[in-house]
Amino acid sequence: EVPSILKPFEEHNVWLIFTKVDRKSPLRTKFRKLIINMLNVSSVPLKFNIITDLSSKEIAEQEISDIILNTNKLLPYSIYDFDLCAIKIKNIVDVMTPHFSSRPGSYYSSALFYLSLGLHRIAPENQEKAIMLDCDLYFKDDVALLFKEFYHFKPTALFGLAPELTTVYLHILQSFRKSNKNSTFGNYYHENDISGNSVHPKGFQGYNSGVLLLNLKKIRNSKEYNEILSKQSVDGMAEKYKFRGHLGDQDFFTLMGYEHPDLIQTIHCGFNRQLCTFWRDHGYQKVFKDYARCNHSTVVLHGNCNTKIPTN
Ligand code: UPG
Repeated sequence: EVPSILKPFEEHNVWLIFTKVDRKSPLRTKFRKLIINMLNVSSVPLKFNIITDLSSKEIAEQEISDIILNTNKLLPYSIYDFDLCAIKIKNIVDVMTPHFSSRPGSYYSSALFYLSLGLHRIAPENQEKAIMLDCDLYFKDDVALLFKEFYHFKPTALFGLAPELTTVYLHILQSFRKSNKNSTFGNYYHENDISGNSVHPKGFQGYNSGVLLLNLKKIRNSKEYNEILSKQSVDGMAEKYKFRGHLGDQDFFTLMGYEHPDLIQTIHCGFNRQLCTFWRDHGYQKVFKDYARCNHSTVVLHGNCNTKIPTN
């Protein structure tokens, strides 16, 4: 049942990652802008959970106290130490990096891009639901709308993600699609396939993890999810789809969307309207617009691959 308003005193937990930041790094500005933006547009009180490393922690806390001073708003938050979090998810990272990181030791190979997959081990036991966000986002509408999506989850769903709006998975699946001509994986979506269809009969662009809903309680209790995270399962999925990715958690979620669609709720593209056009200019100019099309009203803009977000 979807309540017309969310319970005003329920905790609305938002997770952000803020690591490897120095005074001049662009992530600092993105972080500040996103928090101010969310405080301004949210009709429900938010609790921020920030994963940060030793050197970035001071900058995060400085930004937060500046925001409190300048906005006069309540800003409850908790800090989590990145190194401790990384230890808690080490076995997941070891399984994932050979398939979903560009090069061992490279930017995307670090644990930071897999934290979402083990957030149920990191978050306090009493957190039952949470949203995890990239910092390069801008909310055009109420944050509560995103939390309301939990009430639309099918009973089996553990995670909620919006579609990837580029051809990245069409590209990655090239080899698989050559020998599986009837597969719809990698095809673009047709509008009426978008919400919760568990078999993707018409097309499946993959998922983008910049906006992620987690039903932590269900994830903790899911034996199935734990088995899917095993080396045998992940190696098997990567081999079946001849899948070599570079986007961390979202590559895994995309494979999970192929093999275990019942565990993921597809939320609409307006909740994660990505702006990156890299693939349009790298071989996919003709079809790019079919993938980037989003007919839903925009709740969240995502300036991924350092794309400037138009905020008017
Ligand atoms: N981050 C850090 N420190 C860094 C780099 C990243 O804390 O040095 C955090 C930060 O919260 C950031 C997030 O990680 O917002 C994602 O990194 P970002 O550089 O924004 O990735 P993009 O290349 O813009 O985004 C693509 C996908 C996005 C996905 C991400 C990682 O569009 O949806 O989450 O790659 O898989």
